[in-house]
Amino acid sequence: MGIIRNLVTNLTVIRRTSNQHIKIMSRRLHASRTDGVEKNVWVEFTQLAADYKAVNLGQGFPDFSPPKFVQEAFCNALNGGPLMHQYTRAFGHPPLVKSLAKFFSSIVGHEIDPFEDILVTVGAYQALFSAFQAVIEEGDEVIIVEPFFDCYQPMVKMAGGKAVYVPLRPKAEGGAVLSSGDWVLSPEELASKFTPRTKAIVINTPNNPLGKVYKTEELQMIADLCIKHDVLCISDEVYEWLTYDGAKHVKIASLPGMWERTITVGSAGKTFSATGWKVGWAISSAQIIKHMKIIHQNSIYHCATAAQEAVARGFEREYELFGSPESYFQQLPAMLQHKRKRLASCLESVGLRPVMPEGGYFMIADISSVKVDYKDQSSEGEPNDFRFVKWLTKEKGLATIPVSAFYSPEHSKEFDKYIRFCFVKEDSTLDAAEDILKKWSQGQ
Ligand code: IK2
Repeated sequence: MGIIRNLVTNLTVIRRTSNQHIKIMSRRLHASRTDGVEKNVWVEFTQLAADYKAVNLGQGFPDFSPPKFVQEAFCNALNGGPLMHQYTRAFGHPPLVKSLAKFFSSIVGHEIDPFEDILVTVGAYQALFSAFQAVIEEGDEVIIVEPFFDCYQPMVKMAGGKAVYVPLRPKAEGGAVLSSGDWVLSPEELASKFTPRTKAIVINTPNNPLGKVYKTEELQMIADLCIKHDVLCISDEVYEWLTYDGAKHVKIASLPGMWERTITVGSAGKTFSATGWKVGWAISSAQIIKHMKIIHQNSIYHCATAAQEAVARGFEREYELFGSPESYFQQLPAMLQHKRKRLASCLESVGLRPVMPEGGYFMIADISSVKVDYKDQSSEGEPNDFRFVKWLTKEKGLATIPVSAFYSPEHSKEFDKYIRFCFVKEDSTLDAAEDILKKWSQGQ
Protein backbone atom coordinates (compact mmCIF):
# COMPACT_ATOMS: atom_id res chain seq x y z
CA MET A 1 0.00 0.00 0.00
CA GLY A 2 2.82 2.35 0.97
CA ILE A 3 4.50 1.93 -2.38
CA ILE A 4 1.26 2.57 -4.20
CA ARG A 5 0.60 5.70 -2.13
CA ASN A 6 4.12 6.97 -2.95
CA LEU A 7 3.59 6.32 -6.62
CA VAL A 8 0.33 8.19 -6.57
CA THR A 9 1.94 11.22 -4.96
CA ASN A 10 4.66 11.18 -7.62
CA LEU A 11 2.26 10.92 -10.47
CA THR A 12 -0.06 13.65 -11.47
CA VAL A 13 -3.33 12.43 -12.84
CA ILE A 14 -2.94 11.40 -16.47
CA ARG A 15 -4.98 13.88 -18.37
CA ARG A 16 -5.31 15.18 -21.85
CA THR A 17 -4.60 18.88 -22.02
CA SER A 18 -6.25 21.05 -24.61
CA ASN A 19 -3.24 20.76 -26.93
CA GLN A 20 -3.30 16.98 -26.62
CA HIS A 21 -0.08 16.64 -24.56
CA ILE A 22 -0.27 13.91 -21.99
CA LYS A 23 1.41 14.77 -18.73
CA ILE A 24 2.34 11.56 -16.99
CA MET A 25 4.66 12.48 -14.16
CA SER A 26 5.24 15.59 -12.17
CA ARG A 27 9.00 15.20 -12.51
CA ARG A 28 10.96 15.16 -15.77
CA LEU A 29 10.08 12.07 -17.73
CA HIS A 30 13.10 11.66 -19.94
CA ALA A 31 16.83 11.12 -19.44
CA SER A 32 19.09 13.96 -20.51
CA ARG A 33 21.07 11.72 -22.87
CA THR A 34 18.25 12.18 -25.38
CA ASP A 35 18.59 15.98 -25.27
CA GLY A 36 20.24 17.72 -28.20
CA VAL A 37 20.25 14.65 -30.44
CA GLU A 38 16.60 14.74 -31.53
CA LYS A 39 17.19 15.72 -35.15
CA ASN A 40 17.82 12.96 -37.64
CA VAL A 41 18.44 13.77 -41.26
CA TRP A 42 17.15 10.36 -42.49
CA VAL A 43 13.87 10.64 -40.68
CA GLU A 44 13.30 14.18 -41.98
CA PHE A 45 14.38 13.78 -45.60
CA THR A 46 13.04 10.27 -46.17
CA GLN A 47 9.63 11.54 -45.08
CA LEU A 48 9.94 14.59 -47.31
CA ALA A 49 10.80 12.40 -50.33
CA ALA A 50 7.78 10.20 -49.60
CA ASP A 51 5.43 13.16 -49.06
CA TYR A 52 6.36 14.67 -52.43
CA LYS A 53 6.66 11.29 -54.21
CA ALA A 54 10.04 12.46 -55.39
CA VAL A 55 12.54 10.49 -57.45
CA ASN A 56 14.71 9.35 -54.59
CA LEU A 57 18.46 9.83 -54.86
CA GLY A 58 18.46 10.60 -51.12
CA GLN A 59 18.82 7.73 -48.71
CA GLY A 60 21.56 5.21 -49.43
CA PHE A 61 19.93 1.97 -50.41
CA PRO A 62 19.70 0.11 -53.73
CA ASP A 63 16.29 0.16 -55.40
CA PHE A 64 17.21 -3.13 -57.11
CA SER A 65 17.22 -6.64 -55.66
CA PRO A 66 20.16 -8.31 -53.95
CA PRO A 67 21.98 -10.91 -56.07
CA LYS A 68 20.10 -14.16 -56.68
CA PHE A 69 22.54 -16.28 -54.65
CA VAL A 70 21.82 -14.47 -51.38
CA GLN A 71 18.09 -14.29 -52.04
CA GLU A 72 18.09 -18.04 -52.62
CA ALA A 73 20.23 -18.55 -49.53
CA PHE A 74 17.66 -16.62 -47.50
CA CYS A 75 14.77 -18.70 -48.93
CA ASN A 76 16.71 -21.91 -48.24
CA ALA A 77 17.32 -20.74 -44.69
CA LEU A 78 13.61 -20.07 -44.20
CA ASN A 79 12.84 -23.56 -45.49
CA GLY A 80 15.74 -25.09 -43.63
CA GLY A 81 13.89 -26.52 -40.65
CA PRO A 82 12.66 -25.33 -37.25
CA LEU A 83 16.02 -24.15 -35.90
CA MET A 84 16.34 -21.52 -38.62
CA HIS A 85 13.36 -19.79 -37.01
CA GLN A 86 14.71 -19.86 -33.46
CA TYR A 87 17.46 -18.13 -31.49
CA THR A 88 20.99 -18.91 -32.51
CA ARG A 89 24.25 -18.03 -30.72
CA ALA A 90 23.81 -14.57 -29.17
CA PHE A 91 27.09 -13.12 -30.46
CA GLY A 92 26.74 -14.41 -34.00
CA HIS A 93 25.35 -17.46 -35.79
CA PRO A 94 28.28 -19.96 -35.88
CA PRO A 95 28.29 -20.40 -39.70
CA LEU A 96 28.42 -16.61 -40.10
CA VAL A 97 31.22 -15.87 -37.64
CA LYS A 98 33.21 -18.75 -39.13
CA SER A 99 32.79 -17.49 -42.68
CA LEU A 100 33.62 -13.90 -41.67
CA ALA A 101 36.75 -15.07 -39.84
CA LYS A 102 37.86 -17.19 -42.80
CA PHE A 103 37.17 -14.38 -45.26
CA PHE A 104 38.82 -11.51 -43.40
CA SER A 105 41.82 -13.24 -41.75
CA SER A 106 44.05 -13.04 -44.81
CA ILE A 107 42.87 -9.50 -45.64
CA VAL A 108 43.67 -8.21 -42.13
CA GLY A 109 46.80 -10.34 -41.90
CA HIS A 110 45.76 -11.75 -38.52
CA GLU A 111 44.18 -15.10 -37.66
CA ILE A 112 40.70 -13.94 -36.61
CA ASP A 113 39.05 -16.11 -33.98
CA PRO A 114 35.41 -16.55 -35.06
CA PHE A 115 34.09 -16.81 -31.51
CA GLU A 116 36.34 -14.34 -29.70
CA ASP A 117 37.10 -11.59 -32.22
CA ILE A 118 33.72 -11.05 -33.93
CA LEU A 119 30.35 -9.73 -32.82
CA VAL A 120 27.40 -9.95 -35.21
CA THR A 121 25.05 -7.01 -34.84
CA VAL A 122 21.82 -5.51 -36.13
CA GLY A 123 23.49 -3.70 -39.00
CA ALA A 124 26.60 -1.57 -38.78
CA TYR A 125 24.52 0.86 -36.71
CA GLN A 126 24.44 -1.50 -33.75
CA ALA A 127 28.11 -2.39 -34.15
CA LEU A 128 28.91 1.34 -33.86
CA PHE A 129 26.55 1.81 -30.93
CA SER A 130 27.99 -1.18 -29.06
CA ALA A 131 31.52 0.01 -29.76
CA PHE A 132 30.91 3.47 -28.28
CA GLN A 133 29.03 2.06 -25.29
CA ALA A 134 31.75 -0.49 -24.63
CA VAL A 135 34.80 1.78 -24.78
CA ILE A 136 33.78 5.36 -24.00
CA GLU A 137 33.75 6.63 -20.42
CA GLU A 138 32.12 9.81 -19.16
CA GLY A 139 34.28 12.73 -20.33
CA ASP A 140 36.38 10.79 -22.86
CA GLU A 141 37.10 12.61 -26.09
CA VAL A 142 36.41 10.99 -29.43
CA ILE A 143 37.90 12.48 -32.60
CA ILE A 144 35.50 12.33 -35.52
CA VAL A 145 36.74 13.01 -39.05
CA GLU A 146 34.30 15.12 -41.04
CA PRO A 147 32.23 14.66 -43.11
CA PHE A 148 30.97 11.76 -41.01
CA PHE A 149 28.00 9.40 -41.01
CA ASP A 150 25.68 11.38 -38.81
CA CYS A 151 25.02 8.79 -36.05
CA TYR A 152 28.57 8.94 -34.67
CA GLN A 153 27.96 12.21 -32.84
CA PRO A 154 24.76 11.24 -30.94
CA MET A 155 26.25 7.82 -30.17
CA VAL A 156 29.35 9.41 -28.66
CA LYS A 157 27.19 11.77 -26.64
CA MET A 158 24.89 9.01 -25.39
CA ALA A 159 27.97 7.10 -24.23
CA GLY A 160 29.01 10.15 -22.17
CA GLY A 161 31.83 11.17 -24.49
CA LYS A 162 32.76 14.47 -26.08
CA ALA A 163 33.08 14.63 -29.86
CA VAL A 164 36.08 16.55 -31.21
CA TYR A 165 35.94 17.28 -34.93
CA VAL A 166 38.53 17.50 -37.66
CA PRO A 167 37.47 18.09 -41.26
CA LEU A 168 38.77 16.70 -44.52
CA ARG A 169 39.24 19.77 -46.70
CA PRO A 170 39.54 20.17 -50.47
CA LYS A 171 43.21 20.88 -51.15
CA ALA A 172 42.77 22.79 -54.43
CA GLU A 173 42.14 26.23 -52.94
CA GLY A 174 39.69 28.07 -55.17
CA GLY A 175 40.42 25.71 -58.08
CA ALA A 176 38.45 22.80 -59.43
CA VAL A 177 38.08 19.93 -57.01
CA LEU A 178 37.72 16.96 -59.25
CA SER A 179 37.92 13.97 -56.98
CA SER A 180 37.25 12.90 -53.42
CA GLY A 181 41.00 12.13 -53.31
CA ASP A 182 41.55 15.92 -53.32
CA TRP A 183 39.96 16.09 -49.86
CA VAL A 184 42.63 15.55 -47.23
CA LEU A 185 43.32 15.80 -43.53
CA SER A 186 45.93 18.24 -42.32
CA PRO A 187 48.37 16.08 -40.31
CA GLU A 188 49.12 19.07 -38.03
CA GLU A 189 45.46 19.84 -37.42
CA LEU A 190 44.70 16.19 -36.71
CA ALA A 191 47.67 15.86 -34.35
CA SER A 192 46.50 18.97 -32.47
CA LYS A 193 43.18 17.25 -31.61
CA PHE A 194 44.82 14.46 -29.59
CA THR A 195 44.84 15.15 -25.85
CA PRO A 196 45.33 12.97 -22.78
CA ARG A 197 41.51 12.55 -22.76
CA THR A 198 41.32 11.17 -26.29
CA LYS A 199 40.03 7.62 -26.18
CA ALA A 200 39.19 6.93 -29.81
CA ILE A 201 39.13 8.26 -33.35
CA VAL A 202 36.40 7.38 -35.85
CA ILE A 203 37.19 7.09 -39.53
CA ASN A 204 35.03 5.98 -42.43
CA THR A 205 36.59 4.61 -45.61
CA PRO A 206 35.22 4.65 -48.29
CA ASN A 207 33.56 7.73 -46.87
CA ASN A 208 29.88 8.57 -46.80
CA PRO A 209 29.04 11.14 -48.21
CA LEU A 210 32.31 12.13 -49.92
CA GLY A 211 33.46 8.82 -51.41
CA LYS A 212 37.02 9.31 -50.23
CA VAL A 213 39.06 6.10 -50.05
CA TYR A 214 41.95 6.67 -47.66
CA LYS A 215 45.38 5.88 -49.06
CA THR A 216 47.80 3.71 -47.07
CA GLU A 217 49.95 6.78 -46.23
CA GLU A 218 46.91 8.62 -44.84
CA LEU A 219 45.93 5.61 -42.75
CA GLN A 220 49.52 5.22 -41.57
CA MET A 221 49.54 8.84 -40.39
CA ILE A 222 46.34 8.17 -38.38
CA ALA A 223 47.72 4.86 -37.09
CA ASP A 224 50.96 6.53 -35.93
CA LEU A 225 48.94 9.04 -33.90
CA CYS A 226 46.76 6.27 -32.42
CA ILE A 227 49.83 4.33 -31.34
CA LYS A 228 51.64 7.42 -30.04
CA HIS A 229 48.67 8.51 -27.92
CA ASP A 230 47.41 5.02 -27.06
CA VAL A 231 44.07 5.63 -28.75
CA LEU A 232 41.52 3.22 -30.30
CA CYS A 233 40.38 3.48 -33.90
CA ILE A 234 36.79 2.75 -34.86
CA SER A 235 36.94 2.15 -38.59
CA ASP A 236 33.60 2.15 -40.40
CA GLU A 237 34.17 0.18 -43.60
CA VAL A 238 30.64 -0.61 -44.73
CA TYR A 239 31.44 0.31 -48.36
CA GLU A 240 34.69 -1.68 -48.43
CA TRP A 241 33.96 -3.46 -51.74
CA LEU A 242 32.93 -0.33 -53.61
CA THR A 243 36.00 1.35 -55.06
CA TYR A 244 36.51 2.79 -58.55
CA ASP A 245 39.22 3.70 -61.05
CA GLY A 246 41.85 1.59 -59.31
CA ALA A 247 41.38 3.03 -55.80
CA LYS A 248 42.17 0.33 -53.25
CA HIS A 249 40.46 -0.10 -49.91
CA VAL A 250 42.96 -0.69 -47.11
CA LYS A 251 41.97 -1.81 -43.63
CA ILE A 252 43.65 0.26 -40.94
CA ALA A 253 43.54 -2.88 -38.75
CA SER A 254 46.03 -4.46 -41.16
CA LEU A 255 48.73 -1.85 -40.44
CA PRO A 256 51.46 -2.81 -37.92
CA GLY A 257 50.34 -2.39 -34.33
CA MET A 258 46.72 -1.60 -35.26
CA TRP A 259 44.92 -4.94 -34.91
CA GLU A 260 44.80 -4.63 -31.10
CA ARG A 261 43.44 -1.09 -31.19
CA THR A 262 41.00 -1.14 -34.11
CA ILE A 263 37.30 -1.98 -34.20
CA THR A 264 36.39 -2.64 -37.83
CA VAL A 265 32.70 -2.24 -38.62
CA GLY A 266 31.03 -3.94 -41.60
CA SER A 267 27.55 -4.31 -43.07
CA ALA A 268 25.94 -7.15 -45.01
CA GLY A 269 23.32 -4.61 -46.07
CA LYS A 270 25.91 -2.69 -48.08
CA THR A 271 27.97 -5.78 -48.99
CA PHE A 272 25.09 -7.72 -50.57
CA SER A 273 22.70 -4.85 -51.44
CA ALA A 274 20.24 -5.98 -48.77
CA THR A 275 20.04 -3.05 -46.35
CA GLY A 276 16.72 -4.23 -44.92
CA TRP A 277 18.24 -7.43 -43.55
CA LYS A 278 20.18 -5.40 -40.99
CA VAL A 279 23.08 -7.75 -40.47
CA GLY A 280 26.37 -6.13 -39.51
CA TRP A 281 29.48 -6.98 -37.53
CA ALA A 282 32.39 -5.68 -35.53
CA ILE A 283 35.80 -7.33 -35.77
CA SER A 284 38.47 -6.55 -33.20
CA SER A 285 40.69 -8.15 -30.61
CA ALA A 286 38.96 -10.42 -28.09
CA GLN A 287 39.87 -7.89 -25.35
CA ILE A 288 37.58 -5.30 -26.95
CA ILE A 289 34.92 -7.61 -28.39
CA LYS A 290 34.27 -9.13 -24.95
CA HIS A 291 33.06 -5.73 -23.70
CA MET A 292 30.97 -5.16 -26.81
CA LYS A 293 29.38 -8.55 -26.20
CA ILE A 294 28.30 -7.33 -22.76
CA ILE A 295 26.51 -4.35 -24.31
CA HIS A 296 24.97 -6.63 -26.92
CA GLN A 297 23.75 -9.30 -24.50
CA ASN A 298 22.10 -6.67 -22.35
CA SER A 299 20.35 -4.84 -25.14
CA ILE A 300 19.79 -6.67 -28.45
CA TYR A 301 20.97 -10.11 -27.37
CA HIS A 302 20.50 -11.75 -30.74
CA CYS A 303 20.09 -11.03 -34.47
CA ALA A 304 17.75 -12.75 -36.95
CA THR A 305 18.98 -16.31 -37.55
CA ALA A 306 17.83 -16.82 -41.16
CA ALA A 307 19.37 -13.53 -42.31
CA GLN A 308 22.68 -14.48 -40.68
CA GLU A 309 22.57 -17.90 -42.32
CA ALA A 310 22.02 -16.28 -45.75
CA VAL A 311 24.90 -13.83 -45.22
CA ALA A 312 27.15 -16.75 -44.19
CA ARG A 313 26.33 -18.51 -47.47
CA GLY A 314 27.02 -15.28 -49.35
CA PHE A 315 30.49 -14.97 -47.82
CA GLU A 316 31.24 -18.64 -48.48
CA ARG A 317 30.42 -18.14 -52.15
CA GLU A 318 32.50 -14.97 -52.32
CA TYR A 319 35.43 -16.75 -50.65
CA GLU A 320 35.46 -19.31 -53.45
CA LEU A 321 35.12 -16.68 -56.19
CA PHE A 322 37.26 -13.95 -54.66
CA GLY A 323 39.05 -11.88 -57.31
CA SER A 324 37.22 -13.55 -60.21
CA PRO A 325 34.76 -11.74 -62.52
CA GLU A 326 31.89 -13.84 -61.08
CA SER A 327 32.44 -12.40 -57.61
CA TYR A 328 29.71 -9.98 -56.52
CA PHE A 329 32.47 -7.89 -54.94
CA GLN A 330 33.72 -7.31 -58.50
CA GLN A 331 30.36 -7.11 -60.21
CA LEU A 332 28.71 -4.52 -57.97
CA PRO A 333 31.46 -1.87 -58.28
CA ALA A 334 31.67 -2.55 -62.03
CA MET A 335 27.94 -1.85 -62.33
CA LEU A 336 28.17 1.23 -60.11
CA GLN A 337 31.21 2.58 -61.93
CA HIS A 338 28.96 3.12 -64.93
CA LYS A 339 26.13 4.73 -62.92
CA ARG A 340 28.60 7.01 -61.18
CA LYS A 341 30.03 8.31 -64.47
CA ARG A 342 26.56 8.83 -65.81
CA LEU A 343 25.38 10.80 -62.77
CA ALA A 344 28.53 12.96 -62.83
CA SER A 345 28.06 13.98 -66.45
CA CYS A 346 24.39 14.67 -65.90
CA LEU A 347 25.18 16.94 -62.92
CA GLU A 348 27.86 18.75 -64.89
CA SER A 349 25.48 19.33 -67.77
CA VAL A 350 23.15 21.31 -65.50
CA GLY A 351 25.90 23.39 -63.89
CA LEU A 352 26.32 21.44 -60.66
CA ARG A 353 29.94 20.56 -59.93
CA PRO A 354 30.34 16.96 -58.79
CA VAL A 355 33.22 15.69 -56.72
CA MET A 356 34.03 12.31 -58.28
CA PRO A 357 33.93 9.66 -55.53
CA GLU A 358 36.72 7.07 -55.42
CA GLY A 359 34.41 4.72 -53.51
CA GLY A 360 31.03 4.15 -51.88
CA TYR A 361 27.72 4.93 -53.53
CA PHE A 362 27.32 8.63 -53.07
CA MET A 363 28.44 11.71 -54.95
CA ILE A 364 28.49 15.22 -53.59
CA ALA A 365 28.03 18.24 -55.87
CA ASP A 366 28.74 21.92 -55.41
CA ILE A 367 25.53 23.94 -55.82
CA SER A 368 27.04 27.39 -55.35
CA SER A 369 26.82 28.38 -59.01
CA VAL A 370 23.06 27.72 -59.05
CA LYS A 371 20.75 30.57 -58.12
CA VAL A 372 17.36 29.65 -56.78
CA ASP A 373 14.48 31.95 -55.98
CA TYR A 374 13.11 30.27 -52.85
CA LYS A 375 9.39 30.81 -52.46
CA ASP A 376 9.15 28.46 -49.51
CA GLN A 377 9.20 30.71 -46.43
CA SER A 378 9.14 27.75 -44.06
CA SER A 379 12.80 26.91 -44.76
CA GLU A 380 14.02 30.49 -44.21
CA GLY A 381 16.96 30.65 -41.80
CA GLU A 382 17.97 27.05 -42.49
CA PRO A 383 21.41 26.23 -43.93
CA ASN A 384 21.79 26.87 -47.65
CA ASP A 385 22.01 23.17 -48.59
CA PHE A 386 18.93 22.27 -46.49
CA ARG A 387 16.93 24.96 -48.29
CA PHE A 388 18.19 23.80 -51.67
CA VAL A 389 17.38 20.13 -51.01
CA LYS A 390 13.88 21.02 -49.81
CA TRP A 391 13.32 23.16 -52.86
CA LEU A 392 14.60 20.44 -55.21
CA THR A 393 12.35 17.85 -53.57
CA LYS A 394 9.21 19.96 -53.37
CA GLU A 395 9.44 21.97 -56.58
CA LYS A 396 11.28 19.60 -58.91
CA GLY A 397 10.47 16.20 -57.41
CA LEU A 398 14.08 15.08 -56.89
CA ALA A 399 15.19 14.02 -53.41
CA THR A 400 18.82 14.37 -52.27
CA ILE A 401 20.55 14.97 -48.90
CA PRO A 402 22.20 18.18 -47.59
CA VAL A 403 25.90 17.64 -46.91
CA SER A 404 26.17 19.99 -43.93
CA ALA A 405 24.22 17.31 -42.01
CA PHE A 406 27.50 15.34 -42.06
CA TYR A 407 29.38 18.13 -40.25
CA SER A 408 29.55 19.44 -36.71
CA PRO A 409 27.86 22.78 -35.96
CA GLU A 410 31.33 24.38 -35.82
CA HIS A 411 32.19 23.42 -39.42
CA SER A 412 28.82 22.98 -41.14
CA LYS A 413 28.69 26.54 -42.51
CA GLU A 414 31.90 25.94 -44.47
CA PHE A 415 30.34 23.01 -46.29
CA ASP A 416 26.73 24.00 -46.86
CA LYS A 417 27.30 24.47 -50.58
CA TYR A 418 27.19 20.74 -51.28
CA ILE A 419 24.38 18.26 -51.66
CA ARG A 420 24.62 14.45 -51.83
CA PHE A 421 23.26 12.18 -54.56
CA CYS A 422 22.99 8.41 -54.20
CA PHE A 423 23.69 6.43 -57.39
CA VAL A 424 23.03 2.86 -56.25
CA LYS A 425 19.80 3.00 -58.23
CA GLU A 426 18.13 1.34 -61.22
CA ASP A 427 18.92 2.97 -64.55
CA SER A 428 15.23 3.91 -64.80
CA THR A 429 15.53 5.90 -61.54
CA LEU A 430 18.64 7.64 -62.83
CA ASP A 431 16.80 8.33 -66.13
CA ALA A 432 13.98 9.98 -64.19
CA ALA A 433 16.46 12.07 -62.19
CA GLU A 434 18.28 13.08 -65.36
CA ASP A 435 15.00 14.12 -66.92
CA ILE A 436 14.20 16.38 -63.97
CA LEU A 437 17.64 17.99 -63.98
CA LYS A 438 17.59 18.55 -67.76
CA LYS A 439 14.13 20.15 -67.69
CA TRP A 440 15.20 22.36 -64.81
CA SER A 441 18.31 23.52 -66.66
CA GLN A 442 16.14 24.36 -69.65
CA GLY A 443 14.01 26.52 -67.40
CA GLN A 444 10.96 24.24 -67.39
N1 IK2 B 1 28.02 3.52 -41.57
C1 IK2 B 1 27.91 4.19 -42.72
C2 IK2 B 1 29.05 5.00 -43.20
C3 IK2 B 1 26.70 4.15 -43.44
O1 IK2 B 1 26.60 4.86 -44.57
C4 IK2 B 1 25.63 3.37 -42.94
C5 IK2 B 1 24.33 3.31 -43.66
N2 IK2 B 1 23.97 4.53 -44.25
O2 IK2 B 1 22.96 4.57 -45.09
C6 IK2 B 1 22.15 5.69 -45.03
C7 IK2 B 1 22.64 6.78 -45.95
O3 IK2 B 1 23.73 7.32 -45.77
O4 IK2 B 1 21.87 7.15 -46.84
C8 IK2 B 1 25.82 2.67 -41.75
C9 IK2 B 1 27.02 2.77 -41.09
C10 IK2 B 1 24.75 1.80 -41.18
O5 IK2 B 1 24.72 0.55 -41.86
P1 IK2 B 1 23.62 -0.56 -41.57
O6 IK2 B 1 22.50 -0.31 -42.50
O7 IK2 B 1 24.33 -1.87 -41.82
O8 IK2 B 1 23.23 -0.41 -40.13
